[in-house]
Amino acid sequence: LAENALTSLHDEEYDVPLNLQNLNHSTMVFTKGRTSTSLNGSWNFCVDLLDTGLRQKWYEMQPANPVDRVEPWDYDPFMGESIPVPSNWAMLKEKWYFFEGSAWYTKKLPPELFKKRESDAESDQRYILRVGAAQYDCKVFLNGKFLGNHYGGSTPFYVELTDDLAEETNWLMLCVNNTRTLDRVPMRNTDWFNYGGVYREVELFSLPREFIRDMFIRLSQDGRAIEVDVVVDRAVDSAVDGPSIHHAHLEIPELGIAQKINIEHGKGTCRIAAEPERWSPENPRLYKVVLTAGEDRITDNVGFRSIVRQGVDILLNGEPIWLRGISVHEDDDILGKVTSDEDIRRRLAHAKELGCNFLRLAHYPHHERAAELAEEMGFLLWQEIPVYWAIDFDNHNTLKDAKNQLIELIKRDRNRASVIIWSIGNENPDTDSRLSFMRDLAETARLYDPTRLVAAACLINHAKLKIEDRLVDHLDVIGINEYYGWYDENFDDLYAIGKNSDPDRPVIISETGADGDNSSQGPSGGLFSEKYMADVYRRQIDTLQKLAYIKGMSPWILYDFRVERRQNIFQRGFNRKGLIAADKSTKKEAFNVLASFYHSIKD
Ligand code: GCB
Repeated sequence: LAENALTSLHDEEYDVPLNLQNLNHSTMVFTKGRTSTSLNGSWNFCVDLLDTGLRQKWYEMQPANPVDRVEPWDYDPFMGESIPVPSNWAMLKEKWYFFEGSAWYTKKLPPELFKKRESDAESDQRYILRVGAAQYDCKVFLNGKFLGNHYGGSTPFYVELTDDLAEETNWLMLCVNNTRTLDRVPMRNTDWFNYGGVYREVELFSLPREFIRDMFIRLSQDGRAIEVDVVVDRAVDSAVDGPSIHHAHLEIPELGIAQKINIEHGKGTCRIAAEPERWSPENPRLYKVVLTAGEDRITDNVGFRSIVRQGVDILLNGEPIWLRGISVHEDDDILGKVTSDEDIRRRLAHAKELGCNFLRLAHYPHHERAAELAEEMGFLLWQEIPVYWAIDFDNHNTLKDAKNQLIELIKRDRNRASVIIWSIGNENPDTDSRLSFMRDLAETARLYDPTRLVAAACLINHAKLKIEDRLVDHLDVIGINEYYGWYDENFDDLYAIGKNSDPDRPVIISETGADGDNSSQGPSGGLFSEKYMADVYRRQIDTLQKLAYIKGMSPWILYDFRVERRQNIFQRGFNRKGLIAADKSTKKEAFNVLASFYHSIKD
């Protein structure tokens, strides 16, 4: 066999450890606001249901003219079909609509990069690849070498390429697998579409030898200071023992802050007395923050505000607040989970029209631009991880995966004033193993971010007709999803639950609603009619607004969204509980019902 020939390996000879999760939160790099080389655009693509590529080591193939080859290849990573990145393959060709399995992406890195590397000034640069999100498991290969594996379909991951870059041609390959398995988060059954693929931006960052790895900045708990944590990274082969950077500089010009921060063993922390104007939905005031360390410099626009729970109240900047919210999925009729500023701005404009000050970003981490634009436009956010319905709560690796997704979300967005709640789960059965799993997640959220509230969508005891869930003791805010008037037809039960429950902390109705098919195929009355749906909203609002411990609601949901499991004649592959149809423009009657309630309580 030729040196680079393919070998047909048996399954047990895989040399790619499938359970490796080495691209986790510990490899994250602060990239917000930095310039990058985009790797979006056309990538060679091939689906691989049988995981042939791992056995035949497609990642080791070298580009060669087909006529010069001595071996038959089952797939040619360098020619053939291509797809755009970001995208979800289900949205591109009918033959890929329900495909679940592995798919290979191949791209040649832009050669300009290496021309730069030849010059002296750039030779000391480090190259970090960032993949915004790939559903669900992504293995990264550069020039035939396996560089790492990331689990979790909605958070970014980072791989350093520096030491494996060739001088001329560099081939990057990603093997992305979206198979629903029992040990993943979420597990096998969800009420949203399993969109596979690399569906957020892929970028390459060129950073100095020692760079700023992380910055966490916030208003102190006592409200009298700004606190900042800094982490600096150095090249592993550096001759110095530890980073040579011993201090960083923080500047917030509009507050007159220019502060030196001591860095020891790569870390620094600092408290600076300050009186920033408070960020709020009415006054989304942001301050430009600049951090420099050695040759590196990062900037961010940050809002300063406080959010605490006091009894059954949620206090924003010390004042009780009622959350006029709406739930939203990251879903598009044409693009799947691919989103854009335009898409997010339209969503926020619809929320404003409803009179909202709050959105629940369900059921997984959305694109980071959602939190950034919400911060700019003055919305509060609930963000969550997909610990959804049944999860393998006894599995240690599943907990590791869920925890990692939570930490990646927190580290990505914890400088965003818009985010006030981290939610750790949705409607999970109240078992001992779930309790210890979720307690661990709640502690993790507080460890990585002591400044926000922790919530979950909890349970109602339907026999006793009251809110009852052992998880509540570990949360700041109780989310309740209830569908009286829809799945639960006896509306009187909702009055009973309201009366029988006496929570000692705030409750948010994190979901309620009904399906309404407003197309020409929709019914004119009864279940699935727009009219029935609007009526459910009226009755829900009437009942819920009388309960003093309810501090907000985020009905289900802003837009109709695609899902495999909804196939009746009115659903036709969509959950139709949207206040607006899947075209993101046609409003249903219930939109106006909710809007008039929110506008009436707004002032
Ligand atoms: C729920 C789930 C949500 C579903 C919704 C529904 O309780 O949390 O993901 O889409 O109900 O429409 O049934």
